Amino acid sequence: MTTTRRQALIATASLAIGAVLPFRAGAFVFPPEVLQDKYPADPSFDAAVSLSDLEAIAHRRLDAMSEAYIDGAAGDEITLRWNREAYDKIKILPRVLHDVSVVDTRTTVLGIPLDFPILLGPTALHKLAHPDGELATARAAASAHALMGLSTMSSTTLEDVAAASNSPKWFQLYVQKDKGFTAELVQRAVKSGYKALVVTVDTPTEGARNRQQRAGFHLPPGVDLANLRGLKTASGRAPGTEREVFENILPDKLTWKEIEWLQSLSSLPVLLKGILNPEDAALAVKQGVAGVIVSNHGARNLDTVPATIEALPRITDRVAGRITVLVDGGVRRGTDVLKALARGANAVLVGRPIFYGLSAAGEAGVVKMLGILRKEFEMAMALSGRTRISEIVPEVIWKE
Ligand code: FNR
Ligand code: LAC
Repeated sequence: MTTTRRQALIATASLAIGAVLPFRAGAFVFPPEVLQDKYPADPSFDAAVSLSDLEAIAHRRLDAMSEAYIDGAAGDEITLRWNREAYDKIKILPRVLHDVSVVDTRTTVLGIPLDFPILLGPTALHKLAHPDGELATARAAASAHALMGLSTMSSTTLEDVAAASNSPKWFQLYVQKDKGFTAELVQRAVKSGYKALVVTVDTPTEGARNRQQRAGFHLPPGVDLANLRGLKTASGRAPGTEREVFENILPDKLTWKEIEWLQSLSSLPVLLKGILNPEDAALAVKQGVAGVIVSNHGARNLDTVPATIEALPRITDRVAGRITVLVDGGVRRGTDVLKALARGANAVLVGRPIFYGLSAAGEAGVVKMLGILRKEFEMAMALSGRTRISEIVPEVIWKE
């Protein structure tokens, strides 16, 4: 059997992680058929040791429009800055002289056992960063033993992504204007084995994404909204420009009534993504959804909303363990994961880092990104004197 460069890269990325982490048993799964290497890994990929190293590679490799779309946020990008600064300001208060020779990062989210509490967040159009797009991400999720969220706006169909790997997956739903089409999307997700519906509730309209607008965002040749093929648009053709793309994913109206309707469409657990207000979290509990994702959409929608790590404790207080609470936005270090869990999150999701990994080395890049974050999280647990997820309590954080 010959080993392609892609397999070698993934094996290297996996071994680099495996060498230092006491991974649980379970071999890395290589898909039977191997995609061609259309986009070789960056020469400095092997030397990358942090997510910011992968980000630097992505900045060199992404075309200007894709970079503006991926990295850009809303308005003056103040919340984008806050999402990071808020993590940086939180201090960790370690315990010493605890036996940390075995650190166990395992947890369970909505009944799904996870080796570590870091998920791949649902993000649109992975083909902008690598020609293998979401197939590479799905395979990376399986290799790294991670849960993947797939966007309604993926550039690969949800069926093909489901078939690409056996890792657990959630489907992120943008409720369409066309209710029938929305119900069909849900049925397709059920049929393909997705384990939850993540309903994005923070995007009733597009944000003022100036960076993206200045770059003239459009769908390049070969990239389309694969799940939405066949959807009738106002112009009668497939959406291509920024306005057409976003107009088509946005609902006319999304209220608690529609959430109830979505809950009735299948037996999949429903998570609401984009909760910042504790009042909405309380209504979510009342509505009987399975969980909420504390998110400001990576600061891409409404500028000057608070950083998610700042909003999180008010929501976990209000929810009081009744439903699952996840958080995303600005997670770039293992210490960030520790802080989010100390503030009551059950797990975190990452968005932009997926694109950094994809751009640097496709599937191997996403495997490496997850491996770095996982390893850093494990180090943060050991160095703060915590050996199990249940030991990551509010006291891990320094009180001023
Ligand atoms: C997103 N996000 C997103 N969210 C969603 O519900 N559906 C989607 O299709 C997308 N698409 C998308 C594309 C890109 C390029 C980015 C950067 C983000 C938001 C995403 O799920 C998540 O909330 C943020 O990305 C988290 O912040 P970080 O990790 O990027 O800082
Ligand atoms: C975005 C949309 C697709 O953030 O969620 O670009």
